[in-house]
Order: sequence, then C-alpha cells, then structure tokens
Amino acid sequence: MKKIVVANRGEIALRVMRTAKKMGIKTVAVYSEADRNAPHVRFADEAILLGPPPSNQSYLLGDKIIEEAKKLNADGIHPGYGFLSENATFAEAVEKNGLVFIGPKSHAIRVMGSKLAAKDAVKDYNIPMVPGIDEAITDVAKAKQIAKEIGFPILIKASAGGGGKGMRVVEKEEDLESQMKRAISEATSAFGDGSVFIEKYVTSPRHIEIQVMADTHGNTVHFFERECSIQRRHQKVVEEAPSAVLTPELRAKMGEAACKVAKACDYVGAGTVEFLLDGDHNFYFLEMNTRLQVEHPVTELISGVDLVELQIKVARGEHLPFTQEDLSINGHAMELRVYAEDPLNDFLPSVGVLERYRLPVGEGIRVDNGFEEGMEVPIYYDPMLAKLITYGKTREEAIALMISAIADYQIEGVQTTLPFGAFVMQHEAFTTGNFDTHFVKHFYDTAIIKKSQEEEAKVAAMVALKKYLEDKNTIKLPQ
Ligand code: MV4
Repeated sequence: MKKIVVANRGEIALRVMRTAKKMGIKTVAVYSEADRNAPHVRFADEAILLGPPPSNQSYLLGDKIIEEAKKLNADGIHPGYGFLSENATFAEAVEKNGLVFIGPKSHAIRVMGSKLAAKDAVKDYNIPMVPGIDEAITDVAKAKQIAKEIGFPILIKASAGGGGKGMRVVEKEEDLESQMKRAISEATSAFGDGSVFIEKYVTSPRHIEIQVMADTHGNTVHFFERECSIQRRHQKVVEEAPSAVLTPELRAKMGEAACKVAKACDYVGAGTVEFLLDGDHNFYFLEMNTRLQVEHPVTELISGVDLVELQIKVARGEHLPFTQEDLSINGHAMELRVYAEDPLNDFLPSVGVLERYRLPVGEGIRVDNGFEEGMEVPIYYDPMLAKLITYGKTREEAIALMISAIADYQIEGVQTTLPFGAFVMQHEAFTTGNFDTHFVKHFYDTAIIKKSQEEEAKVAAMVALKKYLEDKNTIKLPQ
C-alpha cells in the first residue's frame, strides 16, 4: 500500500494520516468547501474537493470519493469514524473498484448494523445477553406476555437503532401498548425499519467496551477494556482505560467473549464490542461497533500499540504481530472530549471563532486535535474540537494530570466541555470509581462550575487591581 485516501475530516483524519506518513504511505485528504483551509487538508500530500459544506454533498459522497481515489492511483481508503465508516454498501463498492477498504468486510458491517441480526449471529457462541427476545415484535399481546416473563422494567429497542435512538423504558404493563406503538413509529421514521424488540432494563449499568483486532488469517486479539459510562444524551464525554472496577478475571472473560463476537461475524480489522455491566458485575453483550472509535487513544496508551498502524497492516494481509499472551496493561489513561458546547446551558452547541486556542503540552499529555487559533467551528459537522488524553502510572496520576491539562488548555471564543471535565475529575463518585451511566443525571451540578468561575473572576479582578495600584504609584500620568 503506497497511497491511501482518508475519507474523513478533523482530528481523526489527521490522526490516521500521521500513522500513514510514519509508515511511508502517501496520504490523500478529502474536504468540503467549509474545510478548504482545514489542517487535515494541509497535512495531506494531495487533496480532493468534494463539494458544498453539508455532509450529504461532501463527506458522504462515497461514489465520488472512490472515483477520485482511482484517478489518483490510491490503493486504499480509510473511513475514520462516522460518515461512511459503517456503510456496508460503501465498503463493498470500495472493494469492487479494486481498492482496499481499511476496515471489516461488508458482511460484518451489515450483521452488526442490525441489533437483531447481531444477536442471531452470536447466539451459538455462549455470549451473555440481557434477558429478552431475539426477534422483531409487533403483537402487543405477545409483548405483554414476554414482559411479564422477564419482569418490569423492560426496554423497547429499535433493531436498526443506535445511540439510544428509538429506546423506551416501560415501567408497568399499562404503559406497554402506547410505548410500543411510539417506538415502532419512531424507528420507522428514523431508520426506515420499524423492527423493535424487548429486553430486561438494566437500571444502573456501566458501559464497558472491549477493543478487538482481527487479521485475515483467523487470529483475533483484544486490547482490554475502556469504560465510557460518563455520557450525556448517549454522547460519551469522558472515557478511560482500564476501568476502575474490572478484576483480572472479569477482564479475561469479557475479552474472550468479545473475541468470540468478532469470530461470529468473520471480523477483520479494528472493532469494539460493547457490554453493559450491572451492579453485581454481570456483563451482557449489547452490540459491536465496526470502526475505529473516537476513544481509541486510551487503549493505545495502556497497551502500547498503534491501532491505525495495525488496521493498515491487517488490511495489507499481514499477520497480527503478537498473540494475546504478549499483551498487557501498562498504566492508566483518561480522555476528555472537548466539544464546542456550553456545559452551563444544557450542552447546547456553542458556535463562533476560536479567538484564542492553545493546547496543553507535557509528559503524559496527548491532544488529538483538529483545530487552530482563528478558525471558526463549522456548524455542519460534529462540534468536537479535540480529545484531551492523559496517561499516568495510576488512575490517580491520570486524573491529576487531566485536571492540570484542562487548566492549561486555553480556549476563548466558544464555550467548551473543559469545565465539565474538571467537574467530573474532582467529583467523589468519579474519583472513587463509584459511578454508572447515570452520573450526569445524578451528580452534575452547574452551580459548582459557576461558583468556581466566579472565584476565578474575583482572583483575576484582584490581581488587576493590585497591578493598577502599583502602576499608579510608579508611572507619572500626563496631566
Ligand atoms: C440498555 C440499557 C439498559 N438495559 N439495555 C444505550 C444505547 C445503546 N447502545 C444501548 N443503551 C442501553 N441499553 C438494557 N437492556 C441502558 C442503555 C443505556 C446506556 C448504555 C451505554 C451507555 C450509556 C447509556 C445511557 C443510557 C442507557
């Protein structure tokens, strides 16, 4: 592989291209009219203009990307995350055109894109799953019967759903019919597929996911877990590796289960198997994400591997260069997603120009960033500016480093999730590891952030006043 097209933008396009360059592979960026001056375009050896800013006229134009890739004699396409990364039809088209899709085969993408197909694929592999049904249900009477068997509360989920869309908790039998009808109509309009199914609702789960990597020779390994329980509206904000609560035994069991899930769909490349962990430390398979994930850096830091390099190697047909026994966890990594959103105003997008934008630097600090001072945050795409990642020998060290890195990260012009990150890192529930996916709902308190910002403003005002009084005595002002 001598040249690859990176079919993405922002920090992930840069992150993929960095590894490609390190491997001596030429890079081709794609960009929309909104991204003409974006760092990922300048970093690449060549670049392709796709079209106007909206994604469906630019970054989602799979056929155009393939056509231009062929004109430039590229060998492969890396899709990053989002956009075309989990589009089975695109993956297929890439391969049909004689290019390498740096990711799994379309079959695996398709199976895991449907929750019911995924459950069906893994059913002979002895993977723990939440009690429930494994087929689409439309009959309310049957649904009531099943709900009574598994016991309320239950959760109605859309088979084609993702990111919590189309999910409905049902506490009691009387509510089942209306909620089921709503879930079906929501799923039909959102995904064009009204299939829904029922699971027992796990009330206070932690979100634990396992990073896997499979080569084309039947070898599959896992790189341990990431914990992603700190999220709001199904959007992760803080991730870490390893989890504060897994024992080595549970880690090994979940890792084995994740590798079996990958085998069940003939997986190739980097993938993530998501589990719920309940209060008694039972784990249940939820779904598999068939792409490189946003939070992959925490895994890279604790395992010492470059996941993009491995993706490219297995895409070239190479063997995985190690076995499971060669892999171990070293240290602890923490990641904060820095979004241009206002944490004091319900995390609403905060648009504007980055009047000041300075990254923290230092040992144990990694920033996967897509922005520069003076740039505007485009309204067309995901508002994530960067990922702030810290690494220490222990969880305490990674947290302390995150707190100081947040303080050193200078952003003016837009509101960001940095203060939210500082709140999380200092909260007792987080530092003790005693939290679940309801952290934001249970503990997030904007008053604490407001108070600390007021204190900071007071200190700044006092420093300014002191300076003013000193200057007044030493400088002779003109009369
Ligand atoms: C669940 C659940 C509780 N019980 N399934 C949310 C998105 C999708 N990936 C699955 N999700 C959940 N499925 C059962 N049977 C709770 C969630 C859930 C959740 C999962 C992971 C991370 C954050 C979450 C926030 C709310 C609900």
